[in-house]
Amino acid sequence: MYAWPASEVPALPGSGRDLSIHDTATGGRITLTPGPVARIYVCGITPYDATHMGHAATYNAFDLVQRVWLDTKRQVHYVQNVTDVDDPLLERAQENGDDWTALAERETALFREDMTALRMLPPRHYIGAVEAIPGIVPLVERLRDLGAAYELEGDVYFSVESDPSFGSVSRLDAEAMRLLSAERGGDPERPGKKNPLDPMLWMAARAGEPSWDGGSLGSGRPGWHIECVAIALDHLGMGFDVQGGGSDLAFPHHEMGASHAQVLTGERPFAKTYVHAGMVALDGEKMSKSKGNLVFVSALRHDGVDPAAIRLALLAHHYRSDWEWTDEVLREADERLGRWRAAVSRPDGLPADALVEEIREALADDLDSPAALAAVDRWAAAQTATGGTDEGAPGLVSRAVDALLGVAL
Ligand code: 5CA
Ligand code: ZN
Repeated sequence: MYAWPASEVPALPGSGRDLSIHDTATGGRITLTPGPVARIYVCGITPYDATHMGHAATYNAFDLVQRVWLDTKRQVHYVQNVTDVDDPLLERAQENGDDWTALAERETALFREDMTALRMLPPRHYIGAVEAIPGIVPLVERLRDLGAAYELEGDVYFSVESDPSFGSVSRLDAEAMRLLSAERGGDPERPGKKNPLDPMLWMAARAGEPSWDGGSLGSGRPGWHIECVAIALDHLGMGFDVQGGGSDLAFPHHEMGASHAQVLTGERPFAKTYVHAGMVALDGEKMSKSKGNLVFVSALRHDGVDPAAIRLALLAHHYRSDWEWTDEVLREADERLGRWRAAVSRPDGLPADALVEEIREALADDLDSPAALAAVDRWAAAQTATGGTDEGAPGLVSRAVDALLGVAL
């Protein structure tokens, strides 16, 4: 499917730094040194509701990863999916008496608008689960032929025991895995499974639900994890640089994806690095479509909030922290935007070469966007207080803030 338009990324003088980032699978920092084309897969939305601040925060983190890479003069091959058929989407459509395809199309269209407004760089390949089905079926058949998948009442399950390295992404113990599996789309209680954690690869057609031809699997629809594996293998191949998503995807989604891919190909790793963003909460609880405690990007935009202020509100938090969305967060971001815009509104000012290096350094240090904002704050305060005579300095600040932070001043 089509993605959304790219905002231009200004080129900056000098060169950016290699990104050192926290990797979930090792629990430590890794300095990423991709080739000339960096490869990243970021899990996309399940389009049954509008983009909330939690989604936006997660996509902001991975947009920063790309901006750091682009600043090192690398190209970026970015792939994202849309889970445009899955239980929550079908349930929501059913509840509202809506057509599930219309719901998915409407919410995906709104997501594109939100991403464009927030200046998130678009993926090169934006792929829906439904369009990926012809590629998913042979992968499930192959897993079955390898003895890594089995049938249960027509459904096909992946056997986690077929992967000796199972557990290496999230490094959780069996009990923690079982709890999270039940919470996040798994069915550990279903009788007849070889291991309670085994995830579904292919669900046999259910009455009243959409289904597709699954060749030797029979008609049905794909499981969740194999969707992202099929799309990533098709467009990036094994050993891509980063798989990203919110921390709620580390287990089971990214764990299972890694297992599926490693058993399928006999190679390791699926992704070289697993990067997870913290959860954004509202009123003390994780913002989630199922709980309904949501602040939507589109609602703020329709209330006249400047998308650049929304972006600054996201950037004010370290991507790995769990944080709370409040009106105060947005108010502070709006004030900061005003101060920055005033500071760059003159043609000359305080030299800014050192500021560009400070922003680069902050982002290369595990995407420390709060430190990057603090550096710009200091420049803006001094520029407003004393000014300077360096011609073009405010322009350089504008370009750096745009290129590295995605904020248009
Ligand atoms: N379609 C799947 C991924 S393949 C999915 O998780 N969709 S989602 O719509 O539920 O979430 C989209 C992305 O936003 C995921 O990376 C998820 O981890 C992230 N996310 C969801 N809720 C929050 C939240 N409250 N805070 C931060 N990130 C969140
Ligand atoms: Zn995914």
